[in-house]
Order: sequence, then structure tokens, then C-alpha cells
Amino acid sequence: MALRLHTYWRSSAAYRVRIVLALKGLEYESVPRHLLRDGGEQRRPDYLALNPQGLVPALEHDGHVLTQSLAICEYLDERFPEPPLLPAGPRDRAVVRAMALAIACDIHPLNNLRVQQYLRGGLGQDEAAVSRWVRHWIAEGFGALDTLIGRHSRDGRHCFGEAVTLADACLVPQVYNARRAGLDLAPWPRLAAVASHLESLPAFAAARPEAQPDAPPAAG
Ligand SMILES: N[C@@H](CCC(=O)N[C@@H](CS)C(=O)NCC(=O)O)C(=O)O
Repeated sequence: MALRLHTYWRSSAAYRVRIVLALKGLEYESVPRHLLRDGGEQRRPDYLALNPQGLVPALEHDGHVLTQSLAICEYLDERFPEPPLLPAGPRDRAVVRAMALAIACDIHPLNNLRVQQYLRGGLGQDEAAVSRWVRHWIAEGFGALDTLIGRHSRDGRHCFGEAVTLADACLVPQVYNARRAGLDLAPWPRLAAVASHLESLPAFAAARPEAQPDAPPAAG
């Protein structure tokens, strides 16, 4: 039943899975894949054999390889149901999934490393333009999420209801990316309050980039 996570300390998609593994109290082996070294270890043939998309994370479990962070998180939830990542009713589950997907499908992919690399190298954009691009798409998504949190959070400390869900496991890594991009969260106070509460929880602290074995010493 060994779990091996192919990860990179700063990968926000891997960060989602690390949060879920920690929430469920699951031990796992971290296999770091440095996304920048030597043109990116995620593009090496040995890794492409695991994940032909050349993206982290990938999770190995019982001899099977799983890819796509949200598919991995839902798999873990089905195999290890406690504590649940999704609420009980179909409508509530759809709302939580919609919040998670707003991040995983509509914010994160626009700002991913390979997209930024293409903006710089392929399209000749300078650093200032790339930063504007990154901040623009996060701000666009966070505006809607802040409204959704206002609608669905019951305690102002979770994206939905009053327990941690899949949406929370997506929000905190995206907030990490937003801070890296120099975005101030002040325009989205409900989202900022939820992130600040979640970051204080042990599972979220254990999963944070600086706590990972491949984080450079200065990062802690
Ligand atoms: N939708 C994928 C996204 C995975 C992804 O984009 N991972 C990034 C790190 S956060 C990556 O591996 N980037 C490498 C690259 O862009 O070359 C998921 O949720 O797993």
C-alpha cells in the first residue's frame, strides 16, 4: 500500500495532493522532480513514462500511476474516506467541485510554468508583461471565488460550510502562487480570511512548499 508522490516543492498542483495526504494522515514517499533543472526533470523519459503530460504531480499506489491532482485527490478520498473531502449531498458536492475547478481549470493553467515559458521564449514577452499576465488571471479568478466563499462558507474559515473540503485544498496553493506573483489579497477579504485560517491547520502547514524535503534550505 506504499504511496509515492512525484512532486516539486513549489508546484501548487502537487501542494493540493500533499494537503489531502496530510489531512488523511497518509504516509508517503516524496520523489522530487525539479521543474527547472536541466530543462525540467518532468520532461525526462523516465518521468514521461509515468505521466506523458510531463507535469507534476503523479501518485503511485499499489503499482498504479495516477495523474491530475484533482483526480488524485478524489481517488484518495474514495480509498481513504476519512475525513471526507466532499459534503454529503449532490448539490453541495457540485458547488465544492466548482470552486476547486475554478482554480484548477480556470486560474492555474493560465499561469503554469510552461505557459510562462512560452510567453517569454515563444512570444517574446518581457518579465513585466508576464507578471501582469499572471496577476491578471489570478485576480480575475479570485474575484469570483471571493463572492462564492461569501455565498457558501458558513463560518468564514472554509470555502464551503464549516469543514475542510477539496476547494480548500485548491485555494491555499493558489494563494501561495498569488503571493509569489506579488498580489495583495486585500481586495478579497473573505478569501484572505479563509486562507489564513487554513494555513494555521497542521495538515496545511505540513504540505507547504518550505516544509518539503526538496525545498532549498533558505526557503524555510
Ligand atoms: N492540471 C494539472 C496541472 C499540473 C501542472 O501544471 N503542474 C505543474 C506544476 S504546478 C508542472 O508540472 N509544470 C511543469 C511545466 O509547466 O513544464 C494537475 O492538476 O495536476
